[in-house]
Amino acid sequence: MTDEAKEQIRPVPPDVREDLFVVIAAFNEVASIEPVAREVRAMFPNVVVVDDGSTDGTLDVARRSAKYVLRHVINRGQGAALQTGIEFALRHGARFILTFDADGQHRVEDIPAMLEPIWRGECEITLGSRFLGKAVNIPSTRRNLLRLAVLFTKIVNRVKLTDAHNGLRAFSRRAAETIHITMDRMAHASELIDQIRLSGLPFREVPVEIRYTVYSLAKGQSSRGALRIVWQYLLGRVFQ
Ligand SMILES: Nc1nc2c(ncn2[C@@H]2O[C@H](COP(=O)(O)OP(=O)(O)OP(=O)(O)O)[C@@H](O)[C@H]2O)c(=O)[nH]1
Ligand SMILES: [Mg+2]
Repeated sequence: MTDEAKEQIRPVPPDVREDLFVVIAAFNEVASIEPVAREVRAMFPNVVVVDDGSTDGTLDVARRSAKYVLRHVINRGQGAALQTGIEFALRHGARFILTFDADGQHRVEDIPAMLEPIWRGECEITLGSRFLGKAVNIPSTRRNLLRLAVLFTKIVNRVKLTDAHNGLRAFSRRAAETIHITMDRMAHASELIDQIRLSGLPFREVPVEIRYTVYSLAKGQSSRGALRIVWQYLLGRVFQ
């Protein structure tokens, strides 16, 4: 992080910093988990990596860089990994919980702005929005898919958002206790939005920057993956 970037970051009260748990779900992220976890930890000590049954050595590398490392013995999906991390954080007394991707797409500098409306008591949940902020190097197919996801959220979840599937989210303790992710894989993002609406918990979108690097693009979701997410969500709604 440059000195200029550091100066622009909003201050975080020390008690908020100490009582924040940052949950990073990681599946086969051996190349990125160490720098990501270290960078977060330099600002926020309670970093929880949930290794989601990786087979590439993510676990060992995470143990070098995160304060807490949890492991699923089999790959269960991002939704399940986040729920595991959130429950761990609650058990350890977290007052604030933030989810952060392991693939280097998020910026640590965005965390203070995600937390501020919550610690000021203005809302219970914040959702990062790359379309209020920046989506650096986003391919047009990905942009269009995400626009469709926004439309889907408006029609099916009946919530108006500008960005529906952003992994950067923050919760108050009360919100984290209320919300319970049951959709193990990527459809949890839509499930979460349903739960926010049903719970009536106040939320806000916060502009953030998402970086599409060669690495994250190679690992991220495909167009077919998007269809699978819709299918998993619909199945989850029918059988829940
Ligand atoms: N794909 C995938 N990611 C997982 C899983 N479990 C945990 N994760 C983590 O979830 C985070 C987000 O995964 P991505 O596949 O990049 O999803 P995304 O960021 O919503 O999609 P893109 O915008 O395409 O990058 C990463 O930190 C992954 O390591 C899993 O089973 N599959
Ligand atoms: Mg990603």
